[in-house]
Amino acid sequence: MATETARVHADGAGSGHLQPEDRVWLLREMLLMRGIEERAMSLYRQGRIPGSFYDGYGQEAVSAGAAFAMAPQDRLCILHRDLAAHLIRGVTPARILSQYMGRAAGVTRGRDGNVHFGDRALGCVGMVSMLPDMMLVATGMAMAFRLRGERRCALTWFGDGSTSRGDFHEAMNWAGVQRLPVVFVLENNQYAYSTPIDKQFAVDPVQRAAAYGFVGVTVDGNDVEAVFEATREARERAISGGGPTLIEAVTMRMHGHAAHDDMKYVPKEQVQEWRRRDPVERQERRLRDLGIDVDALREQVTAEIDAATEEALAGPMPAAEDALEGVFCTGEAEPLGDGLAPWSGFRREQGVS
Ligand SMILES: Cc1ncc(C[n+]2csc(CCOP(=O)(O)OP(=O)(O)O)c2C)c(N)n1
Ligand SMILES: [Mg+2]
Repeated sequence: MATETARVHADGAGSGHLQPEDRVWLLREMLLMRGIEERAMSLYRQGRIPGSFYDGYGQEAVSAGAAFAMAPQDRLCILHRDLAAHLIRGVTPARILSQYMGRAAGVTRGRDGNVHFGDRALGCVGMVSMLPDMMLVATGMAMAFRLRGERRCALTWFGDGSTSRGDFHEAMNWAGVQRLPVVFVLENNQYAYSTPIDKQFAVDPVQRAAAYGFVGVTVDGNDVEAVFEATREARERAISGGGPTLIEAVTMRMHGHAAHDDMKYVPKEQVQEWRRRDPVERQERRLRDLGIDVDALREQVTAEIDAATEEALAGPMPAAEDALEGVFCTGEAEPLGDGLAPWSGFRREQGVS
């Protein structure tokens, strides 16, 4: 039984698993995430994005590093601060901005905003809002992989707020008992809405992995290469029968819970302290040291986001008759054991063939 727990993961830069082009790609995806979310925030303020808007400013390394370590056949359960995961799996910036604006070209074709979406053809599962039910979804998928004898892995992200919920413990327990190929990435961003972590748990949450008999690892969540390396190892362990891993990525939510939240409850010094550890700037410094033209990359990303914004703004709203075609996800779903796509039950109920 695994006993290794609360291990602080080493910096991934020296691991040798990332080629220079991979390291550039990681920065590119983080820049895209930041740029798209900044653009979306301004579209939201202009009234072009309905509902609210959630972003992952300051947490880009957690979704980029973890998603990059996963193989195409793996499945990702993506949460509200993990835009880089969608990007890495191949969702285009124009599709994402269309999604936020409720346009027909969005991933859910206008059915939801910036939270519940996932293109299953790309291995992304749309978020279930009850937190942390995605842990149970990922655990269930891992169970299916096990039953079908497939060498695949499921990964889900979730926040510190989730660790006090019953579903967290149920998913961890079942994954541990069955030694399932699942990776749990805890985004410890210091707050669950306005509740700081010292009001949430009395132990370091990574220690909870030991209670369920598997490996727990703490990683600097603002170091994309360290997150990558910890996830790569966790995936290796998962697909070779070594069971689940809990990765606690320590980071900071640098913006409010959502666009409406000015986070007055967060001490300014705490934000300033974390600003010095900005994950994007950190990767930029690394690449500059390798002689890579980071400014050119930034310009290229901005041009890409400008073009995507124009494309998304020019796109139509969904047609009314499209309303019953699926719910939150798009993309070809692979058949489950009974040969039915996961949402075919819904479609039958709605009388859609
Ligand atoms: C069971 C449940 N209770 C409450 C909410 C409302 N809610 C949405 S996000 C959130 C805060 C979650 O904090 P955390 O898990 O730390 O994630 P973070 O937003 O910090 O990334 C809350 C309370 C919910 N979605 N599900
Ligand atoms: Mg949190």
